Amino acid sequence: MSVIIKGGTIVTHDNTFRGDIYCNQGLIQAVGLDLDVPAGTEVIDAGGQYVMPGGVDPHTHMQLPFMGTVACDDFFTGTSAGLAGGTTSIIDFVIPDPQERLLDAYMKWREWGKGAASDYSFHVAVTWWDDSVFEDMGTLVEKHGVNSFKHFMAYKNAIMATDEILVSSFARCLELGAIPTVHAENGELVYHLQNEMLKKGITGPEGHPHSRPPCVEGEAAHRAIKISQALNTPIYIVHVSTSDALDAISLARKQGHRVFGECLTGHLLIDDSVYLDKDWGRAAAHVMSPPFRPKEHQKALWKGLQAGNLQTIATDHCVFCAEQKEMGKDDFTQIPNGTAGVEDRMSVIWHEGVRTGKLSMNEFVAVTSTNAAKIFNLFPRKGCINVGSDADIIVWDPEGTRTISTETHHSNVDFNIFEGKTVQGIPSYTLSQGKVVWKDGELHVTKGAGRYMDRPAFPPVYETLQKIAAINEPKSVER
Ligand code: URQ
Ligand code: ZN
Ligand code: ZN
Repeated sequence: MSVIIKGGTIVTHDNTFRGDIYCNQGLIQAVGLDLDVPAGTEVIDAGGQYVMPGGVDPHTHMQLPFMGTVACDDFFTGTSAGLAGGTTSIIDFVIPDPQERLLDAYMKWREWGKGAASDYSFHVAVTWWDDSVFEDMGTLVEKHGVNSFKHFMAYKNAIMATDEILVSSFARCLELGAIPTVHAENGELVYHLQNEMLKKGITGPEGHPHSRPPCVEGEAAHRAIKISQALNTPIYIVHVSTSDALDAISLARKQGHRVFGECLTGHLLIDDSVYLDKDWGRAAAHVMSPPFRPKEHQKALWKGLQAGNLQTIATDHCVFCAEQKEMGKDDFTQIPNGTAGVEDRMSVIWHEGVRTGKLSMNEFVAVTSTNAAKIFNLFPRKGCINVGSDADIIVWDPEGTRTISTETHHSNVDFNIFEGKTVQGIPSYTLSQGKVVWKDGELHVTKGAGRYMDRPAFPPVYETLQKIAAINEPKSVER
């Protein structure tokens, strides 16, 4: 089907201009004024509105088996919620159990992903190490379009990556032209501090932030960055929540190291007072890792975005209903970690970022779409308005408002960390592969319409680095 979006102002990560966009066969076919389009082309009137690349959320966990249960949004409901909010692609995570072949886990997640309503891809987590992991990483890069491998430095006795695993896997990433990413919390410290809390009889959600103070994230971020510097790999730090980690990133970037930082919509707005809620359910609903932080960290994260030391805003959408959260009723360490956000991210960041002047419209596009597409090698297929790019486009009504609520959101979860928040700036249309999937407040999605996105490896830096290493090789001294 062919569509023309007329009369809008196109906003990309680096430009703002008046133009129309003609889409056909799932792609952007023409951008400009007075476009000549075939009879019967559907016309979308974007007058007085902005037209932007669809959001790319580089951090979600649909139907994740975790902490003895399964996240309650599957790939269809989760991506549908994303489309309702203007996010048209997600990068989710394959998380193998320790000793589970990475390829087996990948095939399992590929089956789950087939229900998606929008395009999706997978980071693959390295949760253990042996020769088969080394081998499977190669197969995943060379045959399955995986170019990013995740490492959880937290979650001891579960999926935690030790330094030995980090070093082996980062080195492998370099050989393959893949980027290592990390959940940066010192899992040993978390484990120790959790037990300290429990020993003191603190079993409620109020204990959660005390078991993961900012220094626990700062140490892990610093350590992961140093390992990447020693091995000459780039590194992407997910859900940066503290000034401690941000400082480590900023310093490394100042040193010219390829460090990328991601923050979450929730961590930009919500502080740790939520854990003091007298209602156990509401406090538990906010249990995620890293936890929500004291207010000064929110300010630091916004400054990190403005300074260009944080590149992306994601959601870490990983949702568990009240009944699931109650698994930790007597022990906060058993509360499944995770909160929602995939539907609300774009409007919340427009409302809190663009409308307040913290971010320009172009920066908004960069941090919600383009930068993630570039870092994970989906650009220019995604994250821009170019001829030949996928027709994943949002028509954005800057005057439109929405009050966020579980009553109206499209996620399966029965809690929303932004409950009751009225945001200004909402998508009036979302197009996915050139098809209108959201208009007039209604979803028009199809289960399984989403496609798995191959993400090619990065140019072979390895040879270059080998040459550099050879030059720098300590020379034996002729005596
Ligand atoms: O740690 C993560 O990113 C996953 C397990 C989601 N849960 C969370 O609390 N962030
Ligand atoms: Zn994480
Ligand atoms: Zn996550």
